[in-house]
Amino acid sequence: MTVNALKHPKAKAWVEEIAKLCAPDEVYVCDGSQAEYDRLMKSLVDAGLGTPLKKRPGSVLFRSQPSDVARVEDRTYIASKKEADAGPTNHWINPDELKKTLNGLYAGCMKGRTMYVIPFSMGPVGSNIAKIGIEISDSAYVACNMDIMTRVGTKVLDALGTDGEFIPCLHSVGKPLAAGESDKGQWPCADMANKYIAHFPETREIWSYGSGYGGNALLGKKCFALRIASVLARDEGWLAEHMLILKLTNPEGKVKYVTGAFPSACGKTNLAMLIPTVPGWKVETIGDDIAWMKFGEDGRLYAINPEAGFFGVAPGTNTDSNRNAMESIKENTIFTNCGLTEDGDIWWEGIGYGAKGELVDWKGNKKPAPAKDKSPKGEEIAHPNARFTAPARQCPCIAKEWEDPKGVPISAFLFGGRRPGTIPLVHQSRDWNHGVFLGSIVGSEVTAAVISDQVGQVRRDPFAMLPFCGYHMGDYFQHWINVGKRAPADKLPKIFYVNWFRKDAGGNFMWPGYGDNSRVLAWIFDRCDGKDNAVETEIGFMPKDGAISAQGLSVSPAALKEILSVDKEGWKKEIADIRKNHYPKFGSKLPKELSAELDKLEARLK
Ligand code: SAT
Ligand code: MN
Repeated sequence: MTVNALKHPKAKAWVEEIAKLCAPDEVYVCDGSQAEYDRLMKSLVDAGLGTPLKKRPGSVLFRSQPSDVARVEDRTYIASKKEADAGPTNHWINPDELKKTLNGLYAGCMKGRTMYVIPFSMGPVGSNIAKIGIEISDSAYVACNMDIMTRVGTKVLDALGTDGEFIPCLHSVGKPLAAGESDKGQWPCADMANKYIAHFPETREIWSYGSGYGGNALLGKKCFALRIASVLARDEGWLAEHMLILKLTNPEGKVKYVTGAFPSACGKTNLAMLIPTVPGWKVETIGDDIAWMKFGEDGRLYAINPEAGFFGVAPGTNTDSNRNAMESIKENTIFTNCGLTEDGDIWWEGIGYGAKGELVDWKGNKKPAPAKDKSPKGEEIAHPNARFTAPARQCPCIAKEWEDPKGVPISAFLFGGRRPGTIPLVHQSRDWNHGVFLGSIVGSEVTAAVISDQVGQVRRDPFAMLPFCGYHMGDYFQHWINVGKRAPADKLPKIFYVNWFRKDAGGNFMWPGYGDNSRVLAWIFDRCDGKDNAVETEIGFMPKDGAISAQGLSVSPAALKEILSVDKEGWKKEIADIRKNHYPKFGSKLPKELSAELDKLEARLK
């Protein structure tokens, strides 16, 4: 469609202004149709950027530049008017200065390219929790990914009307083409020093330049649904969180909905699609990455998944770790930075089987195919942050409520991360504020989802929101405390801290994870159901002896006991670290309720 399809004067004026600045050859407004998707995808294949996969109908493999493989936190900015409002955990540049730099970069940056105008809805169109954005991008790859990850096109423009609210999201890969030049199979992006993922929280704008990968470029996801939405949520009294949403059904057919916050690449997708090993229980998926939650009239928190697809980590995904994800990606899927087999299929480390002959690795080089499902470290066929983009509707365990505009009522929040020691398999907070305390101290080993020299080290990642909170994290903690005052305790979700990643002295995982995490989910469900299955400890409520089903579990009783007990010495070190290195970061913005929780925990452990 042409710009005339925009009946919203403000949106049209913005698109025209950006077209003037970026100087694309053409402006195209996306209608969200299948024909359009097919046409854009064909243009990417014709340009040598995508390889259709013979083995997977409607699916295409892309290879990015080795410099453009994950989110770039060092180049991600919260450009609030005052530096103090961005807080100690965000990068800040004065918004006027940043806009000046970016305007310089945007000038003429779309020469030789089409400028796609992508109207999208985060959440079911028409839901009162959903919000609309318009992404402008010079990448057809981004337009196709957005088409899977969000609801795109005419229906969104209709919902927007002539004066609806939208978040303007501007994106360019930052690689203009000279007359007659084409990408010639080279993923377009700018040098690291010219990449900017910029957020302007007061004016509610997103400006991204220089990267085509994932959350840097699919602006509905982390930029809008978390960084900007967290600001909206603070101002409007709701929650925008880095959380999966799952539906849990017990053997009697009773249903509860649970959300879980875990840092990137800690298995949110696997947990959201889990196949329980406890007989009679069922897990279904509402979302695997982001939850938007508002209070309903009954005083409970209702969650929607603002997304419409999964942008999942490919390596390690197999029919044992996540059969439902494997089913979801059989067709109509975009793969990025996976390996390519001789017979036209994808391959990655941990896919569960070896390959024949030669493979093309994520850099485009031919390599002998590994006979087993792993490659030596450093010689990966797929990049560790290789991803699949798949429509949520293709997931066999998608819950029928997943597009319910009013959302689903949440009974429990889980927090977790990769912690080799101290943190037990599961414990429940004593009350809301203690739960906020637990969320605030979450830590995890850094994964490949971000370009960082800290990969493998434990870093604190409060609420798994460290890279995604659009304002001062101390104010964010306060917002959580305040949310707890909005409803009586029995209406609020109960809060749990889980850790699937405990290791023994030899560095081996002590808990099998994946489907066996259902044993913990079942305990949490029963706990929310008022069952007498817990004991009170210094750190909170923990499973009574035998309350975590061990039938058929490949964990020795001694190991199970260890991960289900309070590691007093470990917690004392934890407290000392929080006191010395974590909480002081937030200065006077640290809610007094949280330092009080730290003191109380310390006193209980004495
Ligand atoms: O931010 S991405 O969408 O690229 C993936 C992640 O970090 O969870
Ligand atoms: Mn995520």
